[in-house]
Amino acid sequence: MSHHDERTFVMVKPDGVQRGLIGDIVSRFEDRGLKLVGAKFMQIDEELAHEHYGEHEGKPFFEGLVEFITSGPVFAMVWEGADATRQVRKMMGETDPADSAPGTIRGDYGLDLGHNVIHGSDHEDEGANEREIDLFFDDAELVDWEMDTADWVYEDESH
Ligand code: DAT
Ligand code: MG
Repeated sequence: MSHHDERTFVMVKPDGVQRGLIGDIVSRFEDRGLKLVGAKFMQIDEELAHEHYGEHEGKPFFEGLVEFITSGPVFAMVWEGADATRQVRKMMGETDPADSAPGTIRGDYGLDLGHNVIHGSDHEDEGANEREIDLFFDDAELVDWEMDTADWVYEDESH
């Protein structure tokens, strides 16, 4: 394993799907040089929503959050690359789109905290990326492949 192998869980939320943003969001991560290793278009049920957002259980916005994330299909993905979890969070912007810089995904596409287009694993929560990948994907759904452009994304050859 090299330091280019970090994986993170990313998901276009129901608002992003409805607004036709899947393609643009995938393009941003491709353009950055990250490698897609898993993806599926799916509907989150109540149980999965509770598990995924378990850390927020009991907070005033929790029920609304579960209702929103189960309200329509999502596009779940696993992206791999150097420092992937933190870099994806930087590309997403802040939790509240209103605080997110233009050029970030939430800063370009959102105006409302409750509809912030995208989820990405929290890089400050140790192991959240692996936990979320395991929650949404079976091992067999993750693809090991050589991305030929990695030689140009990374200077060294240890990928
Ligand atoms: P993030 O999605 O940036 O990791 P989070 O984990 O703190 O943010 O919260 C999960 C989601 O819950 C977030 O994307 C939007 C919603 N949310 C967070 N704080 C909220 C609040 N104070 N009011 C309403 N919704 C909130
Ligand atoms: Mg979070």
